[in-house]
Amino acid sequence: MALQREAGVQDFVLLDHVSMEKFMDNLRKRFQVGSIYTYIGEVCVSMNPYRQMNIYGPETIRKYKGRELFENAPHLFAIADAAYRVLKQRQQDTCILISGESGAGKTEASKIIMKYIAAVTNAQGQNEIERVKNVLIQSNAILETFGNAKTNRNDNSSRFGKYMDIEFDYKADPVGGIITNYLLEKSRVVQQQPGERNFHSFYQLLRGANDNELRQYELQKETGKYHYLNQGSMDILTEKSDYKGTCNAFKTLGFSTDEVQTIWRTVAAVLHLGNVEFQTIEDELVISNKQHLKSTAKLLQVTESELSTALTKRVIAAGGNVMQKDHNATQAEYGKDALAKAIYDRLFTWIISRINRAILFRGSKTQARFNSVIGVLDIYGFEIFDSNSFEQFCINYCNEKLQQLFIELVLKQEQEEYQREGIEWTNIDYFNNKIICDLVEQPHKGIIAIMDEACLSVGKVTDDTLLGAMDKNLSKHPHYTSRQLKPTDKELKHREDFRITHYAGDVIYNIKGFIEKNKDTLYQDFKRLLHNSKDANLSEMWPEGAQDIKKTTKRPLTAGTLFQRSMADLVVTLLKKEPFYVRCIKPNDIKSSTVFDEERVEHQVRYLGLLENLRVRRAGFVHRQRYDKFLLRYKMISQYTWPNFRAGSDRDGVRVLIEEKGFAQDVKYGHTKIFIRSPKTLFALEQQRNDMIPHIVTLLQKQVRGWI
Ligand code: AD9
Ligand code: MG
Repeated sequence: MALQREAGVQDFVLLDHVSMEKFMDNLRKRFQVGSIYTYIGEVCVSMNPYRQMNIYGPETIRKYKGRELFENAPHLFAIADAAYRVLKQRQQDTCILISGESGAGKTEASKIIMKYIAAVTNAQGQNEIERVKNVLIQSNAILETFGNAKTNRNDNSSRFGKYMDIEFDYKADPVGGIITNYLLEKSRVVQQQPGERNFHSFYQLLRGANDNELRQYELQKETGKYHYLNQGSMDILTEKSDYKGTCNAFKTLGFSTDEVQTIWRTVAAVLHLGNVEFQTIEDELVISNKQHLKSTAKLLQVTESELSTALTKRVIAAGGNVMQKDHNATQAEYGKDALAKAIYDRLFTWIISRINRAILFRGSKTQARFNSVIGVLDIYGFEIFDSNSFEQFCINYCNEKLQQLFIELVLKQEQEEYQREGIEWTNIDYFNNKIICDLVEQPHKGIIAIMDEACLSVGKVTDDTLLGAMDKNLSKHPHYTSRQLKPTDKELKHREDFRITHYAGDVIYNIKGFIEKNKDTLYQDFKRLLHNSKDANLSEMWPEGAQDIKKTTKRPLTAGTLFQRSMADLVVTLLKKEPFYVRCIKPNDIKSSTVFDEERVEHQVRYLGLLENLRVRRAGFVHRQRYDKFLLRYKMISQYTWPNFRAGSDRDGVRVLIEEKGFAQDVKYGHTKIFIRSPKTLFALEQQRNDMIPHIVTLLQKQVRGWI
């Protein structure tokens, strides 16, 4: 029995022919009746319902446990179960890659998958495993508090990338895990676009903490009082309960009171820091808003005078001498914002390291050798805003990389399977986005390399000169253009605009700020200041502050290069695992549970390459099944195989059944599996099976009652 009223086909391969129209018809029909999941073979297409669905309870979990994909209505649980079964039966690492644009439902999907895995494991109810599961689930609450924010696309948008490995022991119970985070969009700490908010943590603290706590942090309840909050939207989401939730999650994860104090104190310090103002009086730079300076220093546990000096002056070492140089107001403002961003960024990474400590596998090394993992990747989705900067550039590049992986693996997997099974195969045409990945990451020629060259060259390099260098090197690239190269292009409104034609659409970036964001420098004075904090946790976040000032240090890698490397590492990690895919789609841009915006959905279907995916799946074979399993499912439809086939191997049994039913032209026999080409055959087999079930049930009942 289906879970809900099903409409259309559950697997796109069952469409009578492949066209955008048919594909959209099916998606629409299913969305309208609340069937939000549909397969393309083993890929799960997930449509954001924008309403609570009653399909994730324990009853449903039981239904999917240990079942094949086709045995139930499409569901994320089925994908999670498939990944889990591969791990359990073959001790093979697997991963679930969730993609789709901002707001399409990736983070929700990742939580649903984790919930399922937690629910189906630990039959013996062992304490340590329960603890690990709890920590895994609760860690989401903390990550979202500190790493998510309201954007114009999504009220709970992930502003960092997250890859979580869940580690299982030889009994396939979760015994640990590790989270890797990718580039937090820290610029949000100091500035937000109209209608957007800062990270949830700030509002949670102000609106959720009690008066006593607020007094301790020297904060006032009103968000409007803080410069880092009052530029954007001050919408109230669900802060009050979330603050409690976050505090409880800290407890579950075993954070000490001391650590939790450091965290909230640091968040408060950032708010105060944002209100510190500079004034130039008679050529001297002074801090005008002393109260906030005082609070910041107190909360960071540094002295007020040291903080004041670090904000207004710079210590430089020249020829073995150490000197102080005054900042001008612009430099001081820049330094202050850079400090706020860095403090928050370090705090976020530190929190994740603490979570990792709580979920790290605690068994012995020898045991660990037998452990396997399921990786769950939930990364910020492709995004286009009115104004796009370095952050969107990184986020969209990350999505290009994942799309590239999808293209390579989905095709590679198919081809490999056909080869392994000795089946012939001809390639299908598809758009390969490698050309766009190259545009960004190619050594010496790509945008990241050009940016690095600009950032590392001596002398004054501006964003303008960077754009000039990009234009010079990339003018012939089909996926790149700029205002300078194409002055008549009306979409490129500003002198600083350039456009990348991404696989998911055109994005116009503004080069302003790219150099600074890529360099990502923080004055050494700040690092020293925070390293010397009396708060041991905070000091631990700033190890390099211990460095001797006179020592010349190597230039740190740029943000672009670091991000590129982390993406390359991620790809290596994912390639070692058997992948499962969830492709998320949003039905509209207005968060409505009823509107199916044809244009927006079609656009996503197109760029996610779902039609190509379907074509590949169908041009090959829509269905493949191991001989033993196939026989078990369909043996009741043939007199030669029911109740059992005894005249040879399972493969012989399948052949006899297929020939009797007249499907011989439509199948191929691999070494271990049967391959069925057309959906019609699969459909007919399923139909005949369904027709037989009532007879079989009656037969079995009679047997039980001893009539036969
Ligand atoms: V982003 O790239 O982090 O900006 P996501 O992660 O793709 O984005 P998210 O999972 O946060 O999107 O989903 C956005 C909102 O859609 C959620 O806050 C829910 O309100 C809504 N949503 C998504 N999936 C479901 C679901 N399965 N059931 C109910 C859902 N609501
Ligand atoms: Mg998300």
